[in-house]
Amino acid sequence: MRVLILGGTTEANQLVALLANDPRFDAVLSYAGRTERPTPPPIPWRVGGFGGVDGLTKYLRDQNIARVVDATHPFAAQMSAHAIAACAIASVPLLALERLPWPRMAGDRWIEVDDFVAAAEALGASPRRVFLGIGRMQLAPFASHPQHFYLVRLVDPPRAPLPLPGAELIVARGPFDLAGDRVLLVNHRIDIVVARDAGGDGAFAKIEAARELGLPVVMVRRPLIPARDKVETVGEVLRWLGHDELPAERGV
Ligand code: 3Y8
Ligand code: NAP
Repeated sequence: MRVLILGGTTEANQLVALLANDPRFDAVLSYAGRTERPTPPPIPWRVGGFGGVDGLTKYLRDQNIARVVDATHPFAAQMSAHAIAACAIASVPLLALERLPWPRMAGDRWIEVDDFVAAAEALGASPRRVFLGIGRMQLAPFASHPQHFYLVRLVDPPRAPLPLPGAELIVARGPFDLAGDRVLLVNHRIDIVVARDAGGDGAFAKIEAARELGLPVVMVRRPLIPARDKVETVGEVLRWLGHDELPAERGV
């Protein structure tokens, strides 16, 4: 069974590792091509946009894809919306592997906002020491608030000057751990953290470290994604893939 996995997350990599050894599945992992050296998976893979809904629809048909698993990040809303549209047009079943939002725990000091502009404003007027654990693509709104010190973590060294000239950079690829992120916040005397509500484990360390240190977290809420079938665990995806009757000609 030809399966397209829209990846770029820890959960996608876990799913791919389980499918790699199962001869019933001929899966391909897809990356957007955001990072310089995406992790090579143990199955065939492709990198780069499909070319909108039409491009993805054409890919599904040309590649005889029988199922699509959307295991992208909760903020990859455009990819998810394109998958919903293209799978409907091409009549290919789609399932999203969507991790739960992080639960709010006692001791959390979260300031929830709808977008990155609001996140930048939530820092307030008086100068702060801010950890931006939000990657590269949403830094522009913070440039309007130059009174703060920014510590920015990126996957790759920037290829062009960042919109935050005074920022201090850390180049690191997650998943991150509590000890490391706690040291990071303490050593840079950070007094507020900005994060996406990414869910999952790979980005959680800074949230847990902030709670332990009693630091506030400006938490950007997830964008809305149109309705689609979704599950929260890799196991549920495997059941969804395995339950379907394989086409007769494959039954022998
Ligand atoms: C290209 C694939 C694995 C998967 C690792 C997860 C965990 C570590 C935490 C912080 C937060 C951030 C960022 C983050 C995390 C995992 C997972 C996750 C956050 C890679 C990857 C790709 C990307 C794209 C990248 C974005 C950026 C976001 C950095 C690979 C490593 C901030 C999201 O430079 C850029 O253009 C980076 C862009 C989209 C968000 C942004 O706006 O900058 N992810 N991250 C995927 C593709 O091309 O399709 O390179 O191997 C995957 C992972 N990033 O176990 O190996 O599953 O979430 N990724 C956020 O949460 O806000 C870092 O620093 O604390
Ligand atoms: P996005 O804004 O939803 O997508 C923008 C465009 O990038 C899509 O329309 C599509 O181009 C292309 N694209 C996105 N994901 C793709 C994939 N897996 N395979 C092929 N093309 C893809 O996505 P994003 O937020 O930039 O995220 C890009 C990638 O990074 C995704 O794989 C996502 O899982 C991963 N990631 C994102 C975040 C985050 O915070 N956004 C965090 C961790 C990992 P076309 O329209 O041309 O097809």
